[in-house]
Amino acid sequence: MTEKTLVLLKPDAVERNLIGSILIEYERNGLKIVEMKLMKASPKLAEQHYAEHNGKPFFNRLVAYLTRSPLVALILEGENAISRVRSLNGTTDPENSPDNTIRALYGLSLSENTVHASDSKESADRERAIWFG
Ligand code: FUP
Repeated sequence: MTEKTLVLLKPDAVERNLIGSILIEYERNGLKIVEMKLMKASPKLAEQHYAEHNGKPFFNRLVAYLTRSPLVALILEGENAISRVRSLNGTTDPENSPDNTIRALYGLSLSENTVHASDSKESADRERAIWFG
């Protein structure tokens, strides 16, 4: 099934000039970039994006991180794109992410893990609307 998923190359990726290195992983795996923009997220946007984590101890730090400098928001399209991009990204904590996943290669820490991707069809629909209207 062809799907679309929302990906963020988060501020630590842009700060360290990793946009190209990360995009090549998706493109090499046959995923198509169908929308993309470099932007600084507002606190409101970051709070909407991470609404499920509102109230958790790390929420304020998460919003501060996502809004501290520009990020790249993009939509990738492809066969089973949602689960495939999650696999390419790896686990939330880069420490235990499988070899050669983007978070294992580039992630700094649990809180600065370089990339985001939607985790389900529902999240993908919601997040695409948040970032691309
Ligand atoms: P993921 O779907 O892999 O992005 O992970 P989650 O939705 O569980 O978490 C969202 C973001 O919150 C992660 F990118 C990292 C951050 N986080 C923390 O900073 N501390 C935690 O204890 C859990 C998550």
